[in-house]
Amino acid sequence: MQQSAQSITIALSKGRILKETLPLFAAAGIEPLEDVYTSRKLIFETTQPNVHFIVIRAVDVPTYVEYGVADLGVSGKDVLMEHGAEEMYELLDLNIARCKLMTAKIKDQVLPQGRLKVATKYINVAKKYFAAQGRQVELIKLYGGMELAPIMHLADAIVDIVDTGNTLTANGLEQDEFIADISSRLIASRLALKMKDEKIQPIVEMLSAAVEKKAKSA
Ligand code: PRT
Ligand code: MG
Repeated sequence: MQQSAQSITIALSKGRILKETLPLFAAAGIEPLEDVYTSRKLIFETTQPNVHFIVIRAVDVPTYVEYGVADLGVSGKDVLMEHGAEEMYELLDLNIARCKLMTAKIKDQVLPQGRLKVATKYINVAKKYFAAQGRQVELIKLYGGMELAPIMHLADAIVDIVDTGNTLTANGLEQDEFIADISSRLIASRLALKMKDEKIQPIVEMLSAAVEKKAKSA
């Protein structure tokens, strides 16, 4: 697909964020012409001829936006914090896929003094969090199933997403320290804001109205 000054490409995170993203865009008058859940495509035309969706893994969204290949993106704040937000701007809190970034540990366990072992997929976030507290940690990178790490004695604690807390409880863990409130954000590349602002602003306004309307009806 050729990027053009005429068109807007929006990178959407697959998975749980997508389910809440599509209704917001629909309320803003932008709907994919095909079913994104069943199609094998990665690029989708929408009801607005000059607006395209690309549907990709959540962790890849900031990369497409930062390089200006996608003009806009929808990304979890956790993903943005971990990626670092150079060359892009957060335009809107979409108030979807809300959860918390927390530390967690085995229930009722007292953490060892000294250097903690922490398993997480959020290495950069964890590094920053513990450094700010002057705590020595050894960080262990995992790609999923973080809850298993303390149980198997791979780590003393984890940094992970918590929503209801059911996953922690089911694995004999408990939340410990709060790191950040998370929700999904509309992001824009610096380039797009410079070159396509008059195309982007109406989309931001419509999405913003959709977010507000949803908050009122909740
Ligand atoms: O699956 P894949 O590796 O391709 O991508 P992904 O895991 O990044 O995508 P996906 O679809 O799981 O979406 C993740 C994004 O959704 C996160 O980056 C957050 O911004 C947001 N989000 C919101 C959540 C949750 N809520 C959530 N509960 N992401 C993950 N969880 C998981 C959490 O990791 C834990 O295993 O759900 C479990 C905890 O839920 P509770 O309710 O038991 O506490
Ligand atoms: Mg997942």
